[in-house]
This record gives sequence, C-alpha cells and structure tokens, in this order.
Amino acid sequence: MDKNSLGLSIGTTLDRFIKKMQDEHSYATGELSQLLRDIALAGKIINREVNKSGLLDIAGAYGSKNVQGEDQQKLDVIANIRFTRALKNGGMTCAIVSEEEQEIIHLNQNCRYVVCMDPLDGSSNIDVNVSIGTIFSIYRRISPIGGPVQDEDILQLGTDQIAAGYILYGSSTMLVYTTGHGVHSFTLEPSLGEFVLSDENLTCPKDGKIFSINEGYYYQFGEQIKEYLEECKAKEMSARYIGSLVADFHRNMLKGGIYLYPATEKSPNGKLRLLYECNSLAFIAEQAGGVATDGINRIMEIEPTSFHQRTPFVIGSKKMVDRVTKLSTMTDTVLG
Ligand code: AHM
Ligand code: MG
Repeated sequence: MDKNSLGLSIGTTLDRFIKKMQDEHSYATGELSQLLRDIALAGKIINREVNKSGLLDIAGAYGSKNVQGEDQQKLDVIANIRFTRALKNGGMTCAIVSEEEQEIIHLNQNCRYVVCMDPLDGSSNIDVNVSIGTIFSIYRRISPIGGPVQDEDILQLGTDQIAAGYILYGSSTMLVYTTGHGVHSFTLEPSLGEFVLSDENLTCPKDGKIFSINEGYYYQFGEQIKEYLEECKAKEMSARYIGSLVADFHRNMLKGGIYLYPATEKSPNGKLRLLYECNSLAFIAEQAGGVATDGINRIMEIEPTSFHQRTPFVIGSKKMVDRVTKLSTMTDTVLG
C-alpha cells in the first residue's frame, strides 16, 4: 500500500491525518484541527443535500437575491445555513463572511478564527447535475479574543491565510486543503461517511494544455486576453469550461492548465470574489506550485477593502499564468 511522507497510507481518514499533522507541529493547540473537522462535517451535510436535490423540492431558485444581486438557489441558502450552523456548533469560529450574507456573521467572540466562505459555488449548475463546490479560507483574528470581531479581522491579505480549501461535489466528493504545508486531497467514502486520503502533496504541472474561460464574453475582453486565447488556439490546446470554478480549477491543477475570469466591459473588476473564492484557491495553487494573479498582480497580495470585493482572476500552471502576465505587462493593462 502507498505510504506518504507522514507514514500514512492512502485511505487514512481525514481525522487521523489532521491529528498527525497537528502532532508534527508542537505549537499547535488543536483548535485549527477542530475547525477543519467542523468544515469537513459541514461538507458532508451539504453533500447529502446536494445528492438528494433531485428527490426533494430543493433545486431551483429561492426567489431572492444575494448581496451581489444574484439570484439565490435554494441550495445556496441551505448550504449557507448548514455551514454556519456547523461552524457555530463546532465552537472554534468567531466570525464568518459568506457570499450569501452582506455583513459579518458573528459567532463565539472567545474564538480566534475567522472563516470566509462561499458555501456553494457554481450553483447555477445545481439543476443540471453538474459539479459544484464549497470554498473556504481561515484567518487568525487580529483584534483581541473576547471582544467583538472587527472589519480588520476579515480584511486581511491572502498571504495571512492559515488554511484554505474546497469541497468538490463531483462524480465523487473531495475535500482538498492546505495549511501551508502542501496540498492534500480526501475523497468521501459514502458508505463510511468519512473523507479518506487520496493524495498528499498534490502538485500542479508547470505547463499544461487546457484553457478555461467563458469565451462568450470574448468581445468584452482586453487585448492581452484575446491575444492569449489566440495563442492557446494556435497551439491546439483544449478548451474546457464547466462554469463551476472549483471543478475547473481542480481539473487544471491535476492535469495542467489555466483558468481565467478576466475583466469584461460589463464587469471591469471581473466576477469572482477576492476573499472567499480567489484567495482560497490562490493559496492552494501556490502550495501546489501554481500561480494566481489578477492578470499582473499576485492575488494573495491584493489589499482587500470590502468583504465582497471582486477581482479579475487568472490561476493555474505557472508557465501559462506567467505568459498572461507578460502579455498584460506588454500592453500595460492590469485589469483589461
Ligand atoms: P457564483 O458564486 O454565483 O456561483 O459564481 C461563480 C461562478 C464560478 O463558479 C464560475 O467559474 C463562474 O461563476 C461562471 O460564470 P459565467 O457564467 O459568467 O462564466
Ligand atoms: Mg461563488
């Protein structure tokens, strides 16, 4: 049986893996480990809801809009409630910022961790049984424990993340996370109800043959993006776009590729949110040897000024993302 560098076999449960990682770091208090377990539990609950969405009346639109003015799906709302409840009951989180809520969700003031999350990303794919995902970032609060959580606790740089990850509800359900010591993936074993280790220290190929972008917006893209797409086509690369960020990113990380959601004329700051979509995946990508930028600047060094701030997003294999940066620098257009 395969053994990884921690001496754990493929198939080791997430709980055991987290405990082993905790034991490797003498300063660890166990609180982050518990929080990761809380997130895994929430993921299992959402997985259950997603799996039965075709059987119950929980697919489709909820009839309301979220803070970005986008239509909420019923499962968006359910996932937000389930996640919030799991983190509240877990008792390790002082505050959450969620794609589905305008303001900070205040939990236990005596805790040190802040979670930024998109409880269910790609939710327009729910009704058609296509992969969707949960994305999360964990930060240590800056303000003193015991007092109310402040905006500064949330508006931290991506480089301040202490953990990040995603859960992909795909042909199987996977949890992928990093605490800054490599990227590890776990597959949900449905009959056991446990996430078990699939891969330790995942790496993203330095170059790839897949490009993922919504080309329907081609005429709204800046010149450097158009030029990059022409280069991809000239090289006969494969176009793959699910329209579910987690699934597109996961595939590209494993196989080598690039995902782009650049600025468009209609959305000059792009569509994706810095705090709970871009930073989280940027941390994973960098830990796997990949790169994430807004076209020029490193995503994890962008100063956040608001909870739901958007940014253009280019992420994936180093050589491919670097090429976009080079073209952007040449045309001197950061966000175009
Ligand atoms: P959401 O957070 O409202 O689900 O939007 C994010 C999703 C991403 O998963 C996906 O990559 C992108 O939006 C697709 O957008 P578009 O339909 O404009 O290509
Ligand atoms: Mg989203």
